[in-house]
Amino acid sequence: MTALRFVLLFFLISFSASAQKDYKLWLQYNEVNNAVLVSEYRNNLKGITVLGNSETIKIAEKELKAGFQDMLGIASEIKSDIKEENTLIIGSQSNLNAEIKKELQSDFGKINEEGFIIKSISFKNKKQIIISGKNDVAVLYGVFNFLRILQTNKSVKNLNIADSPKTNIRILNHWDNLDRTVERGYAGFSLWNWQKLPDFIDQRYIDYARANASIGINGTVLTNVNANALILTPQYLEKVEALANVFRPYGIKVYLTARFSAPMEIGNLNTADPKDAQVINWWKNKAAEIYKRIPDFGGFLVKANSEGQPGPQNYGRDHVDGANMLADAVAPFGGVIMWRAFVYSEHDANDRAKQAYAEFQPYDGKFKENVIVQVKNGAIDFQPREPFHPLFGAMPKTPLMMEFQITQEYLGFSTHLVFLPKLFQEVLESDTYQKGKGSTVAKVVDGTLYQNKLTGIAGVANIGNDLNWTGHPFAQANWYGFGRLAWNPYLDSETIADEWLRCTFSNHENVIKPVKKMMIDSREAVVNYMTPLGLHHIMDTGHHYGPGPWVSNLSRPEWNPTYYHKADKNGIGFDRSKKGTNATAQYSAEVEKLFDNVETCPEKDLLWFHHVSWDYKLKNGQTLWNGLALKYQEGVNQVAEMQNVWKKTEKYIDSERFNEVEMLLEIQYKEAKWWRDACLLYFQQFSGKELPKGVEKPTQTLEYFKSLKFPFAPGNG
Ligand code: GCW
Repeated sequence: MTALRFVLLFFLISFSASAQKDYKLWLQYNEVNNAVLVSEYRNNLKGITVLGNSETIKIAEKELKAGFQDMLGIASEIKSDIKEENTLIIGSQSNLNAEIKKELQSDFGKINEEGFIIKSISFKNKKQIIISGKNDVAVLYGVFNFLRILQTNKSVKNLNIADSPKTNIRILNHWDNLDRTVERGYAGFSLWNWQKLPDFIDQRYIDYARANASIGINGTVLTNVNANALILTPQYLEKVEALANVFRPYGIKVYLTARFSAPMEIGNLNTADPKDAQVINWWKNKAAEIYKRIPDFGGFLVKANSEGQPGPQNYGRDHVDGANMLADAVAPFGGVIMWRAFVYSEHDANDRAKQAYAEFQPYDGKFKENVIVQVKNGAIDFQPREPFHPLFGAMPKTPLMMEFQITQEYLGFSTHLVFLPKLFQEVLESDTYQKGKGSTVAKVVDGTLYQNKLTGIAGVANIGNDLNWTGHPFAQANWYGFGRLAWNPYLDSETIADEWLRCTFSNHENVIKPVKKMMIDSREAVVNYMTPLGLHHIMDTGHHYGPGPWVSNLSRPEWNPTYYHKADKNGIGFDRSKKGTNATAQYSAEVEKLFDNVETCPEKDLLWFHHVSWDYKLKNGQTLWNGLALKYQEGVNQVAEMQNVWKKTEKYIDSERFNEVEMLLEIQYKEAKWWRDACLLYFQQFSGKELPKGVEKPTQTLEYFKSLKFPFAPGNG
């Protein structure tokens, strides 16, 4: 071989190995290189006994073998019955022999249908590790959790874990269109290749299901909430069925978005009125048709009478009429309706932040049992920071599910490194005070505050057909973290970052410590350089890429950034206190009091709730203008620090991912400066004040920033 060919070959091999790392997400199964641990693992895992033979159990077995092979270099022998000591036994409750079942009796009492047990036991005087649950999917969850113990280099001695998901519906919402574009998607095109389905099963469907199962996600809405009725035609349902068949052994149910006008568009009816007998019948038949193909079909997600989508109001009916009609159609089959509360109207002059509450709160207790109302984390729209949505805790008789956005529509697309579990945690931990202190959003969502049976968390997916799934290697952590929090909304985001880093990159402390801190701080960094102190919705129009605080010419007032910041000579901010729109009154008395008073309102939410003067004194003694400018600068500095941290990890990270992140951080740094300069130059027109010491001078003019156009920014339809 000539030297050149050799070099080329070497390059190709190392390139593909690296690219595979990107693709493998948090399931790297890196070789364990701590000798003490390796010998502990090997001593405890001398074989695997697999009880049961479902497809799911076979997947679990395959996963274990792959994990042991890659992490420990052992080709595990599969045993059919337990004779040796120190093996791993996996199997669901009904497949366990009577003695083990008895031994685990109290553990089974602790878990729900989807929960798992991982336990060191002594069986016939022999030490074993057992992974079990009430069904095979639960066993699969246990297996992935067990593998995570190895991936994170923890001991497998004396294991005693019984863990169950705290919510029923842990679901991704794909805003994927049938032409494979993804609304607000920044990681390529949709994974679903409708053209080639149902006959062509892309390996990615399987890998997608596996990744989701590994973090406990159990549902996926395949289609955009801005829905196309065609998905409900036989031609497409056959394709949906093929995907459902792939996902089923991984415990993942398929759901679809239901376009409210479908009976007219594909059913030849001349109305979609939810009280019309023909319409009611059409949906009943449609549900029956779907369930015939997909017996475990999850149900429908509906965006109705919101941003131009059709809905019951087109016929003088309301959300309850619409949701309940669909609920009746899927109820015989055990389906659910996830009805979104993301509504605001151009005909309503009220503060947009108040509209969803105003419309939905009075419906409390009126929805059918199998309806769950899906509420975004904040009252506006997935901003870098929003106070929790006032509907949480305010509808005691209605199950509410959380909607988070994993895709970074307003947080730098797939270019900026932002660790979202930190944001999710902040929302989940917020105290609604609806039933006194400790009535957190998490307790609303997991149903414990009001004893709701139906519970769920949805995440708008950040997944596309990019090689690394999510565009930014660190955006994988947001998919991962979403799944972990959907399983347990009380998890700490630091724990999640720690796990993810170990599983994805390295267990080396020189990576874990600094990079974990970088991830945790990244969320505040983006708030600082985009929308500090409670500012919101000041991004540019349509594509939402980059700053546009000057935009004021859009037809609907509440689409304009100027509507939200209200900057003028007197100051800046949206007065939602009693003196203003009184949005604070939508919260419980304690929270209302806190937010309503400018002195007690947390500074991070200041301009969300108050219009304050440029000279207003912040807690640190700075004037508002200086404090705002310094926050913008701090955000930029934080990104510079992220770059420093990342540089130091070079020798621990494969070169491809290292380089990708390095380049992306460079863009993030540039764009953080762009946000800072554009926003400060714009607001300076009103404050009329100099930039304080420590804030870098802009190198471009406001006119320059205003002139920037991005006609082909991704995700914008
Ligand atoms: O934030 C807005 C997005 C729309 C989206 C809408 C929604 C799917 O800009 O693209 O539409 O929210 O959540 O329905």
